Amino acid sequence: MADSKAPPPVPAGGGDKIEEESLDSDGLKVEDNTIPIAVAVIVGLLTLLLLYLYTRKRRLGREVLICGICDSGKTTLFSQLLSAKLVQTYTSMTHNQMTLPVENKSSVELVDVPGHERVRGQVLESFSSTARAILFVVDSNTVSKQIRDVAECLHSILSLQIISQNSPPVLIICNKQDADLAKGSPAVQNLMEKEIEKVRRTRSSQLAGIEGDEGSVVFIGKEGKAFEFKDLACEVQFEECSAIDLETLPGVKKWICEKA
Ligand SMILES: Nc1nc2c(ncn2[C@@H]2O[C@H](COP(=O)(O)OP(=O)(O)OP(=O)(O)O)[C@@H](O)[C@H]2O)c(=O)[nH]1
Ligand SMILES: [Mg+2]
Repeated sequence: MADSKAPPPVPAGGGDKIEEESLDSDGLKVEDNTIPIAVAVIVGLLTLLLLYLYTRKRRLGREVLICGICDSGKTTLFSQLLSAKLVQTYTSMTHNQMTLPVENKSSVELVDVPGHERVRGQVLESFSSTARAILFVVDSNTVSKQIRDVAECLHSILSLQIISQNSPPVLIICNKQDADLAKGSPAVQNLMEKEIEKVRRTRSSQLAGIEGDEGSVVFIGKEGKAFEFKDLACEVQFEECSAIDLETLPGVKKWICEKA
């Protein structure tokens, strides 16, 4: 008859130690799951991160908005980019939208947003949530005289909550470089940063007095320091060109392809 109190057979080669580590207080076998759990957590987090990046990119939509004040050259640029044709333009009172094919990528929807303040606001309302990128056109010849309007226009776009949240990249196009008094991009940037700083201060004090009005408008740049484009969440670049001259537009086309 077998002895019921006989100890269990001991495996060869230091089995004592293995048994000790894999048994819990009740004598049940416990497996060490630390590594599989860690791998599962890392895979889960990476999946969430990829999902976030994917949906964020999708939320940007396909629209490339051409913005700027009246007469800066938006419709001229729109026509040149789409059909390489110089057209006779008139003050736009409604937006133009056309599909622009992009090499090796999905096409984008080019939207010419009228400079007229009232129409501009309505069009921006429709497209701001899906803007993939923004071309902001400046007349480099008259920018000194019109700097307040130019700064207010760009500030009004960048401070929209949805634009600030999605942060589409911005190309500031210093247009009309063919004109004798045209300013170069460093001078345009300098003028714009100084004026946006003033606009920002005025807007902040106005907003402070109206409770709850901050809803769709946000502060742009860094608080407590002068406004600089490099402090924005979105990427901002400058490009010099003349919309009337197709040969000056490769930089703009390349930028659109990169951001498409
Ligand atoms: N010299 C010069 N003139 C330009 C250039 N680009 C546009 N223009 C002229 O500037 C004027 C206004 O151009 P538009 O393209 O109509 O301007 P816009 O920004 O669409 O203006 P709105 O529709 O009023 O918002 C037209 O007479 C264009 O021919 C340029 O690079 N150089
Ligand atoms: Mg126009």
